[in-house]
Amino acid sequence: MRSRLDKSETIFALCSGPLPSAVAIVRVSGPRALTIGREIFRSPSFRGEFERGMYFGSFVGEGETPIDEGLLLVFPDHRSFTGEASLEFQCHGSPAVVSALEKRLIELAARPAQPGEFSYRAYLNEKLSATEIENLRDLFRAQDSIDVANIYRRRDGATTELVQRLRSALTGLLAVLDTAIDFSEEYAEVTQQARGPLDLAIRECSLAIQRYSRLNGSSNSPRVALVGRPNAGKSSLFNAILCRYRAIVHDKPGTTRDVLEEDFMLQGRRWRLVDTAGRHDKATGTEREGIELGDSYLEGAAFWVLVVDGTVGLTEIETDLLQRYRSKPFVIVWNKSDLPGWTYPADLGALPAAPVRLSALHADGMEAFWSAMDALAGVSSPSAHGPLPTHREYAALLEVNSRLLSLRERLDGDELPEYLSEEARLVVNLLEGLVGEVDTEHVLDRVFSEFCIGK
Ligand SMILES: Nc1nc2c(ncn2[C@@H]2O[C@H](COP(=O)(O)OP(=O)(O)OP(=O)(O)O)[C@@H](O)[C@H]2O)c(=O)[nH]1
Ligand SMILES: [Mg+2]
Repeated sequence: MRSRLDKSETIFALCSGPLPSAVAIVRVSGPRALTIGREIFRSPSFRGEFERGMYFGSFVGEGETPIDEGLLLVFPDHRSFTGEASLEFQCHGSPAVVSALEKRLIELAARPAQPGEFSYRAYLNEKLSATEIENLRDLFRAQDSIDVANIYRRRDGATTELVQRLRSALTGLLAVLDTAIDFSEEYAEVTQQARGPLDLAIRECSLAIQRYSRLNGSSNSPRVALVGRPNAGKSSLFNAILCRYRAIVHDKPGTTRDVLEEDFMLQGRRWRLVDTAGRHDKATGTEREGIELGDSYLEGAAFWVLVVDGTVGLTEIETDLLQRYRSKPFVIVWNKSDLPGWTYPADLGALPAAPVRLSALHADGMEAFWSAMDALAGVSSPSAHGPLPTHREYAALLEVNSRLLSLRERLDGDELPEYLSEEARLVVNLLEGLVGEVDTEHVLDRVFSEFCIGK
């Protein structure tokens, strides 16, 4: 498709969001931009020649029919995003206004832009490098501030550092394997030593892969499950966290039957909050099914919140939950602190962690609750910050990772160190390729397949 794009044509696109909106921005770029500006823009003070800057006035169609009033941003020369003469019409975000303006632009021989075409021109005019385009593409996919920080850290060579670390782990592995070739009788001991650097490389590699998958929506946000007995106040806490009435709250135990999920932010990251059905021993039928469903979510959660009714205290249900899921990080909430019958546990030693005092109903104690959540989020997602590969690097890392995993299997399978060492050298070569030149054609194909119109 790119071969059919002609830089001598002038292109336009609505580059602000869906209409109606407060303001709409229509971008124009190409050799006819300034002529088009003169045809459409009217202002008593405008002398007919544009300089770089912002103008206020009216926009008109054929025969001076009014289109709208607004601002016109003019970039008369190469000092623009695309590196060509460009305009930005800022008008009211009315579908009728924007469609009249677009009609006029077509009459004046501009054509609608293809997705990513402005960025493509920026690349052709050497305003953006292929790497900067990759970063731009990922910036639009960023889900939270950590992704944004990781994208900007690429400029500081975060991936190059990752590759260096992987390479040095593999050099360590090669040294061990080469020793094994020379002293074959000590093979078992040597393979034991080789496992350390290999595991380290696999871990670094998979974390980088996970970061990329997450940015690209192929992995879900980590989950936090609210768990406890019926009526403990899980749904009330669910609503307090989301700051809206999302889950039904009722004084009848067994109100929540299904699993409810909503996204929320914690430490700049998107998480998924899960409300589950209250657990008790005598559940049957759909209630039993609801509890089992909740169990499967709890199994998959990054951490969980045990909601205890502080007017009742710990029962066998909570003790059993704490026993079963103690290896997963959790926070205990001692709910309903506003009620007269509420008592904070006297013997904290009997509990695995000090509970947070809370009234979910009045959202009282939420500050302490959020700090407990922050602490858990910190330990539950240590992988969030770190080198974020580009698409090209990701593809190479997938290959590196799968070879490393098979190398580990072969190491356990007592294969001859000569073969293993050959494979390890191959992985080192793959890593070399990772820090090499960017495949520009590949990057540009992505601009056209994934960028939005107007970018
Ligand atoms: N006074 C007081 N009442 C609360 C508090 N939290 C929840 N409740 C009440 O306790 C009852 C049960 O609350 P829910 O949030 O529905 O409890 P749940 O744990 O989701 O219950 P199930 O869905 O049955 O498992 C409701 O009447 C709530 O208003 C609280 O902090 N203080
Ligand atoms: Mg509920």
